Amino acid sequence: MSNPQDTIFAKIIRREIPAEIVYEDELAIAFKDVNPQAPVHLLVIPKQPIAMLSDAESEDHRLMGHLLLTVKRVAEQAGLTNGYRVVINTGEDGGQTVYHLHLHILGGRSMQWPPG
Ligand code: DGP
Repeated sequence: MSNPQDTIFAKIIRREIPAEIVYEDELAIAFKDVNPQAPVHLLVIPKQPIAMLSDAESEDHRLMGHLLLTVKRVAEQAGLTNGYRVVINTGEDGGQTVYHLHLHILGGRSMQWPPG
C-alpha cells in the first residue's frame, strides 16, 4: 500500500501540484476530480493522511463526521439541489486508486444502480 504522505492528494494539500480547490478548512479540502464521471464530480479529503476508510480508527470519529458534513456543504455550494451520490472506494475490490481517503461527490445527472 502506498504511503498516504506521498500520494497525489497529499501534494494537492501541500499545493505542490495544482487542483481546482472549491473548499478548505482546518481539517478538510475539496477539489474537482481531474477525470469527472458526472457534470459535477468533486472530491472531499481529510488533511490527515488516512489511506482508506478501513484504516480509520474510533478516535477519528470527529474527523469522519466532519467529512460527511463537508460533503453536504460542498454539494450545496455546487448547487446540487436535486440530490447527488457520495462514494468512498475502499481498497482493491472497491476500485480505489489513490490511497488517501476521499469521498466522491457525483451530481448533475441521474445516477444508476447498481454501480459496476
Ligand atoms: P478512486 O478510484 O476512488 O481512488 O478515485 C481517485 C480519483 O482521483 C479519480 O476519480 C481521479 C482523481 N484524481 C487522480 N489524480 C488526480 C489529480 O492529480 N488531481 C485531481 N484533481 N484528481 C485526481
